[in-house]
Amino acid sequence: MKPRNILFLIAYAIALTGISLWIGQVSYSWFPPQASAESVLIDKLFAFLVTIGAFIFLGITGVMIYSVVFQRAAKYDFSDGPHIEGNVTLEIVWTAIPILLVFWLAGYSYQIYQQMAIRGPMEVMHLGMGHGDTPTVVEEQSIEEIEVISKQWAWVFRYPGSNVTSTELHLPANRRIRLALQSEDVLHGFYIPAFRLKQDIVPNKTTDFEFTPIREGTYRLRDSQFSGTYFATMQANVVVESPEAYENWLSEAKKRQPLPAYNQAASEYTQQTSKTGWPTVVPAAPPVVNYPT
Ligand SMILES: [Cu+2]
Repeated sequence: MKPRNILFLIAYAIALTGISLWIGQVSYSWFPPQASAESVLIDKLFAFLVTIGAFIFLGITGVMIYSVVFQRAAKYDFSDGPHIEGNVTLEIVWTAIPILLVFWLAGYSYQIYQQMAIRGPMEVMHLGMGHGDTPTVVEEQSIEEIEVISKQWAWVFRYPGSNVTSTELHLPANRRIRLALQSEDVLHGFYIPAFRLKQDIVPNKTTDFEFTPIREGTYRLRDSQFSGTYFATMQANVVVESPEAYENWLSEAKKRQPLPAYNQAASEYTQQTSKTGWPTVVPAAPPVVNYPT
């Protein structure tokens, strides 16, 4: 290879690296705000994947475009190219690089998953935690336990500590949350995009789910598993607030008499049946809670 070509390839690789790193950084802006400690980890992993993906994509398309533009056969030249076969070194290199890359990605993903520690502490211990790099500085005793009941088509949140029920999920910021996810009928999915967290809720089974909200604000909980006719209405607000505001909200909600909450599925269903309608499971009655929204 001519020195000029080698220099060009080196320059191309450097430019590619720079552009890929930049695209990786840009990828952070493709997401909702980072409202949980886990979202920071997930976005880091995603940016890493985007960087590697951009490098491979641009590297390959760059070579393709170069070949098409500069190595084009002359018009009416239908002859075959030179027959090149057998280069053990090259084959070892192009096998080893993807293998190493796949192991690197797998190792890094698993490390992020461990840091998230979204499972209950017992399970986490058995998964081989104890590297001491959990994302939170929260001690074990300050875990906030909240029950989540999903049904066709409503979310109900119960705070066992103060016996409050709500159709809006209130969470104290910077405290470890442990949800006990339950379904009264079919499979639902607990999904808060701003937290980058998603967990299936399997009927007849309580699923522990842990995370740490870190940013105050109102976010949206959605159902990530299609659960029937009014699936799209199965949403709820998630309010992350300071621990003081959270405690105030709890004691305020506790004083309130339980009332039926507005439920979009139930209300649409009553309006629909008089018209043509469609076959559907009858929505659960609007949940009766201290804090309806
Ligand atoms: Cu659902």
